[in-house]
Amino acid sequence: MLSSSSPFAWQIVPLLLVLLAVQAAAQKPSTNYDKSKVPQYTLPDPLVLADGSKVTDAEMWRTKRRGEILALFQKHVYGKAPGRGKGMTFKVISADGDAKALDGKATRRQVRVHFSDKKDGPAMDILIYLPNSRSGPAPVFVGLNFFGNHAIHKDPAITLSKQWMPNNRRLGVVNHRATNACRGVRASRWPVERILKRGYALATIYCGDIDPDFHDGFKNGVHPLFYKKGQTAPAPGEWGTIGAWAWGLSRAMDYFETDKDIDHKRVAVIGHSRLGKTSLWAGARDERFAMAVSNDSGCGGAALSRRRFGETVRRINTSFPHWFCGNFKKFNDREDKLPVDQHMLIALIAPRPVSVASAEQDKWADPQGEFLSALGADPVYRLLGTDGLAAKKMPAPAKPVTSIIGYHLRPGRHDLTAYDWDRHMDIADRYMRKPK
Ligand code: GTR
Repeated sequence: MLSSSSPFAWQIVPLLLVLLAVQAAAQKPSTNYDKSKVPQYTLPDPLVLADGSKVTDAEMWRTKRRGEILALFQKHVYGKAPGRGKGMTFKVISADGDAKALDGKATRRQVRVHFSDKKDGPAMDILIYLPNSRSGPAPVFVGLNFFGNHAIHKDPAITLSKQWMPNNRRLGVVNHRATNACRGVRASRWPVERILKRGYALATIYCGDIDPDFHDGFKNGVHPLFYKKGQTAPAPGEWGTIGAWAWGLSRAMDYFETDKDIDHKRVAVIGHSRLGKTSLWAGARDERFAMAVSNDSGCGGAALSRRRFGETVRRINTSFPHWFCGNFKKFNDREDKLPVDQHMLIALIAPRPVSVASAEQDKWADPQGEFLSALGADPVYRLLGTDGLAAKKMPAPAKPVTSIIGYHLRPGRHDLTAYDWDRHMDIADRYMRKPK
């Protein structure tokens, strides 16, 4: 008989572990990158009310259907967020040369937003560059960044973030804190001078100021500010991290409304990847944003969930359990049961301009699914009297579609480049007008 003390039994243990691991890997659904394996699916119709009646005019969309869809996204995907909260303050932090920043081309403004009256509570820093060539209040692109405001430009006057951030030696983050080596490391994603030249201001905020991007059970970040007595985590239908990030962007909008140098009726909210999921949700829930930009936002952003191509709902909820609300996990491997799909997120932005970008090699984010989502929002844009998406088929790489739903497929990989910015600004130039 084999007893646990026999040497043979101990030799067999590693072998069994290997066999178990192999079996587990075989059971784990692999990522699908084969378009012939995309399942058959039917998208929910954005223009049919929950009671089955057809939305026939703009008025019905506005008064009935839009609210229904928003509530569904809140309940099942991103969670419900609170309002602005009590005691929020804005404080401009001055630095030398603010009026003549970037060789005199810009005015730099750094604004600390305290989310509550607790001065040691969560706060965010908005970094703003205004074009000095402006003749009146400037339209603005606002977006969250991944590694701190100091990472977007080498400008030494940008406050170095003291917040937690993901370790990254290559980008100068050591022991979860930025070092001076981190200054300007993400400049390629933020072509500030190029943006200013086209007449736009740029505003950016480190996403981790609002909620650090790791799952700590929602103890850090802004969530605890809003807990009811005895509450220790958001309920299944309440905001996760993406919900909090989008909420933070609305707080930046609260500030813009007070700054006379900013045209707050022309604010475009932009984001790349996880922050692109965020910019779409921010634009959908807060109609003060005049435009929304999704750059390579993929699953839970612009890509249709039902296609299960590249990253899936199960995969994203497993790797990033804090991003979406608790209820979203009910749809792991059950995308067909979702009462919404992501084309309806884009539809919530209608009739405001939206610019959706994919990168050709970014299969994980499902470029085709991002395009189909833009196309799926087209009937809503048309019902509201706009030109919708001027394409029926996925355009070739570097053949941008410049309609009020803008779409482009950039050759290359997952990134936010000057080319992407140019396309997004083309849509803004053409469509981001003051609402009548
Ligand atoms: C990946 C994630 C994507 C995307 C990306 C990013 O790990 O799976 O959904 O959000 O990160 O934000 O860069």
